[in-house]
Amino acid sequence: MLGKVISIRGKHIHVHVEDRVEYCTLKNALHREKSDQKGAITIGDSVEVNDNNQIVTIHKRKTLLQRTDPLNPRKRQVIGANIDQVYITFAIQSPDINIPMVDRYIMAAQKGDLTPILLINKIDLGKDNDVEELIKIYTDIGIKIIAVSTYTGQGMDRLKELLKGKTSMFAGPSGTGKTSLINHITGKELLVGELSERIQKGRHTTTFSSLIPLSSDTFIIDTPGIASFSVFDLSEVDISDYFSDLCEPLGPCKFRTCTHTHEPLCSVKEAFAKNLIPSIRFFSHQTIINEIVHKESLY
Ligand SMILES: Nc1nc2c(ncn2[C@@H]2O[C@H](COP(=O)(O)OP(=O)(O)OP(=O)(O)O)[C@@H](O)[C@H]2O)c(=O)[nH]1
Ligand SMILES: [Mg+2]
Ligand SMILES: [Zn+2]
Repeated sequence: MLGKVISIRGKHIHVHVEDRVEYCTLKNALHREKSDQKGAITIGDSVEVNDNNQIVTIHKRKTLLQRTDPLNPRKRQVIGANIDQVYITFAIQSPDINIPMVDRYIMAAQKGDLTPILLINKIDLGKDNDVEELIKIYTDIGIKIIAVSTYTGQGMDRLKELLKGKTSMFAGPSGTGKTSLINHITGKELLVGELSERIQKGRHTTTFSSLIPLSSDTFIIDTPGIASFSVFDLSEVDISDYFSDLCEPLGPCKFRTCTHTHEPLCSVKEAFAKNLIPSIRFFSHQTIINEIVHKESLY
């Protein structure tokens, strides 16, 4: 039987098969296929299940979101498979937005063939100028961005439209409102019970990812908040491609391999000094380059 993995907790894998949820385990042989990857199976995986509720095959993934394993920088950690779009969920404040983390998420999504969509929640908290600035900056570089509030409902109709017919993951730091958004969209019913057990530690916190079917062709995935996100196998070329807008105002730098940090005759630094580059883009690039140089991509 063909199924779709909707949550994983230790050895217990919940698989959506036809119209029901089955509790499955992974066939032993599949455990050995781990290689440099933490966990051989992930949420969203399309799998074959036998009559003993064993997963015997994991089908080839159309897309794959992964990051560096925070506990071992040589390993990758898969976050989800076959996801069309990832909503990189931040709040305009409480907690403050972390732009280098936004950019790392976008690069990881693009590397894994998912569409990144930047979602700014809590716009009811004001800061209209900051929201406008972010919309302009990310729209200019071709990244879809949507500003919403689960409290006032602003932007939610557009979000619901964007979700239709897709498998979407909501990811980002803790407390940005991922679960609140999903509750708003689903009208809460789908989040209660076994699909979303949460621990109450003063406030609700999601502790494992779960895939929620909204209709036969629309799925959303809630994920636990994460403190750090480092792109697995990030190269300097990946970075210069994603930040190619920095070279637009004044053309290429004197040195072809310029990292726009310490080199002389750098047209990016000159453009920044002349206010031709948004400081958000410039500083995020500097931060990400420094992390690569010092191999400490720890947030
Ligand atoms: N002001 C404001 N607060 C919001 C909004 N959406 C959610 N919150 C609040 O933000 C807090 C965190 O919401 P959650 O939905 O639990 O956040 P989360 O991203 O799922 O957090 P984790 O599960 O820990 O990753 C809660 O106190 C919500 O009430 C919003 O639009 N505006
Ligand atoms: Mg949550
Ligand atoms: Zn330069």
